[in-house]
Amino acid sequence: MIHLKTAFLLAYFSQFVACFNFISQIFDLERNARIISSGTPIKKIKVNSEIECAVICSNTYKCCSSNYDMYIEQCTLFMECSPKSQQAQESQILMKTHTPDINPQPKDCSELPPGTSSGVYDITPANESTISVFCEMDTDNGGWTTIQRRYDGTVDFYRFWDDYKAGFGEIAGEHWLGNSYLHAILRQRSYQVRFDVEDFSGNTAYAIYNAIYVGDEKNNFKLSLTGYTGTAGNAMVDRDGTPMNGMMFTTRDRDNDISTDNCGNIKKSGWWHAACTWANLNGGVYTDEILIKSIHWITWKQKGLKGTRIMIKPQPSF
Ligand SMILES: [Ca+2]
Repeated sequence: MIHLKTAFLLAYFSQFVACFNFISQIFDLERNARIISSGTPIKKIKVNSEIECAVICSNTYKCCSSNYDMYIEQCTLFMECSPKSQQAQESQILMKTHTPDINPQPKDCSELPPGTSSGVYDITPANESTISVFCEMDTDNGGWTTIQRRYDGTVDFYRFWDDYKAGFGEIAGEHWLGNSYLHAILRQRSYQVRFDVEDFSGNTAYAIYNAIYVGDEKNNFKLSLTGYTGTAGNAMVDRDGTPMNGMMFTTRDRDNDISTDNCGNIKKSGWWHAACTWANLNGGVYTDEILIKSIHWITWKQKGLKGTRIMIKPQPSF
C-alpha cells in the first residue's frame, strides 16, 4: 500500500482537470488488485492514468474509491470506502484515506491525541506561526504545555526583556518559552496553570491556579492569576501580601514593578514582580541557599530550589 497525493501531481495533469474544482485528497494506492463492489459503480470513464482516475474521484460526490484498469484504460468510481478486492494484473485500486490532506496543528498540548508521550511537539496557536513546546503528558492527566522548566542550572535566567519576550534555553531542557508565545496561547481560551517545585533533597510540591491570563507586550505582559489550590502554598504574592495578580512583567532592563527598586535586579529574575515576590522561579542564582536571588517558593521551603516547572492547560469544561 502506498500513498498517492493528488494535490502534488495536479500540475502534470492540469489539462485533464482544468474543468474541475479540484479538492486536494490523499489516496491509498493498491497495485495488482481490483475492487469487487457490492453496489453499482457511480461512473465508468476512460482515462489515461491512475492519477487522473484519483483526481476524478476527488471531484465526484460520494466517490470514496476507484479502480483503474490499465489494460482498457478505464476508471470506475465506487461509493465504498473500504471495498473488497481481488488480485488482478494491470489493475489498481485507489481509496480515499480518512487522513485530511493537511493535519490541523494542535493549538496547545491538550489537543494531542490520547496516549501521546511527553516530549517536544509543534503547536500552532490561533493566528500564530508554529512553535515547538514541551508537552507534559504524564503528570496530572497530561495535556500540559510547558512554559518554564529548570532542573540543573545550566541555563542563565538573569536576562533582558527581549529574551523573556522571545524565550530562551532549549525546549527539551531548561527554558523559558517566551512571553509573546505565552500570550498567544493563553488568548485562545480559558487556562489554568500549574507550578511544580522541587528542593535539592528531591521533595516536591505544586501550586495550581485555576485561571491565568497574560496580556500582550503593549500591556507589559500583565498577569491575571486567581484560584489557588495545591501543596506548595500561594507564593504568588510579595512580602506585604500583594498578589502577583494584576502585576506587569519586570526584567533587569524594564522596571514595571511596584517596588521603588527594580525587582528584576534585586531578584535576578524576569517575573511578574510586585515588591517583589515570594515565588522567584526565574531566580538567577542556582543554589540551595535561600538568597533573595535564588530560586524559591517561600510558602513551601525556606531554601533555594533545584527544580521548577510551569505548565498551562485549558480549564476543564463542565
Ligand atoms: Ca520598581
